[in-house]
Amino acid sequence: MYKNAVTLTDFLLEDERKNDKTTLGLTILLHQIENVTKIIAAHVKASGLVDIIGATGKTNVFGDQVQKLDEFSNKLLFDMLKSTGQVHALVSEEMEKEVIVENSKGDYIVYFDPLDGSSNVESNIPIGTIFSIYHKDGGLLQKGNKQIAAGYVLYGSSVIFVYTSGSGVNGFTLDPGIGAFLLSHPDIKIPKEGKIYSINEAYEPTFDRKLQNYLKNLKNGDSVARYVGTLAADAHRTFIKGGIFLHPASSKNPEGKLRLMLEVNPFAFLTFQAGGIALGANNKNPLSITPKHIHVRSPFVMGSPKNAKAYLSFQ
Ligand code: AHM
Ligand code: MG
Repeated sequence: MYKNAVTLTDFLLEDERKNDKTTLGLTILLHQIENVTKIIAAHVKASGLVDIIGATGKTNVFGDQVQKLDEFSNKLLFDMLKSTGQVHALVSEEMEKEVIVENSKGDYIVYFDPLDGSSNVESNIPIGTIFSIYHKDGGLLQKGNKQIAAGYVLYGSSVIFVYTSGSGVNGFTLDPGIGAFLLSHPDIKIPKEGKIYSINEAYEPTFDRKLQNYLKNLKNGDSVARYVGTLAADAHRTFIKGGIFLHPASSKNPEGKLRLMLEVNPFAFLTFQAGGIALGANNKNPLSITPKHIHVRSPFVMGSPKNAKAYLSFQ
């Protein structure tokens, strides 16, 4: 039984009152992301029953197969964010170009990955939605340290909404009985160290020697490996249990695979806010990089401070 449940809506309003950077416009946007992700969650849950899983048969401009749920989630986020009147521009992982909302008085640019890890959907493996919000004044290509808010929703064994607006990281679990996200993980702090390492080790032959040595060394200790292949799930586990997640550069993908503005920077912001360490290209802080274009890629390492330092000692 709940004694004193705090809904995401209550929390957003309180955050707006306490924090100078959080405005009514931002609260409206985050509240709308809450609404959209509840709808996506309902569809994900029923996806084995209705004609919504599988590929559309289309390939996006980046060569990825477009899943039906990708298309659905992308359109829903797009239309519902636009309808708030708070948006100046929208950038989606599924779309080659940004969309500037015509005649909008909105102040915000929202970057989103509508369905992260969507190739996992058919196998009933967790997938997510990732978002990152900037003020329009800095233009489209701002450094990650200009993010006003960032977060993700993980459609897993339960549905959790995790976000930061620069004063800590908080997680809210969807109570399906009442249809509300309730504060379940206040002030998330990543453990100082953890046993889990998370990397697609099939790519090991394509990694540089330093990384190969680091991975070899991990096997001499008491490490355990976990890899979902959905960034939102692998990063969420790292926030909760500690350890390290790596999606590094390789000879196959010298720039890395993940998108700086759509995947790496929101998680880097969350990681630092949770007391962890995040590394991008050349093992530098990804938040201090000026992006060359909206879909620029980046290597990514995030995790517990001790694990990240151990990784750096091999560089
Ligand atoms: P997606 O957004 O098209 O689903 O791709 C991104 C996903 C991340 O969620 C995950 O960390 C990564 O790709 C996994 O890549 P790989 O399968 O190459 O290990
Ligand atoms: Mg993704």
